[in-house]
Amino acid sequence: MPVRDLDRFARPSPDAVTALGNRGVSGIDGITSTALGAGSATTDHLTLVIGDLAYYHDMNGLLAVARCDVDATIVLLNNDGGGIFHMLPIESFEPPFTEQFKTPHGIDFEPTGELYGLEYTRVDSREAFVDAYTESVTGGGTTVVEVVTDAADSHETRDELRAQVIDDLAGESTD
Ligand SMILES: Cc1ncc(C[n+]2csc(CCOP(=O)(O)OP(=O)(O)O)c2C)c(N)n1
Repeated sequence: MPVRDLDRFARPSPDAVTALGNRGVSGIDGITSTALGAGSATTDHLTLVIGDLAYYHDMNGLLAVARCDVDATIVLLNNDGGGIFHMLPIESFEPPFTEQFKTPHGIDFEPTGELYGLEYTRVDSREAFVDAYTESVTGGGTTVVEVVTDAADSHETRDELRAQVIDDLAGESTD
């Protein structure tokens, strides 16, 4: 969902930001490797925003942090599984939704910091995120900023925002 959320909710900005999306052979494969490769080709700071299953799928790609000599901030949105599947009607059918679609794994990703020589920090509020993100971007090296979220809640919030926009537009058209 991160790239979909960027498309849907990011505000226009006068800042010169290059935003890249990646689709692997099957979809979520190779996102970390692609980001680190792209980041190594520029002196701009690299921010990789990635879901937990995608992070898990390409964990070996983290070796490129050292090999490609790239500084990055990796924002790991951990909702313990594939939040995207809440968009499908199968969401209402239990089983098989959780075990076969969402596939929660309960993995603690913190040891990937030690494994690949990265700073690792977990945040649980917007303020803590802004602080950790700012520190990572302004300092050197690579930091993983893990943000723990709830997939069902996020899905509900997206629906509420959509409904609100539809209401607002309907209001405008009758004004
Ligand atoms: C290699 C590969 N395996 C499986 C899939 C099917 N798939 C599409 S999205 C997704 C879940 C992604 O989960 P996550 O990265 O945690 O992001 P979220 O949906 O929570 O935002 C999966 C497994 C795929 N696209 N590519």
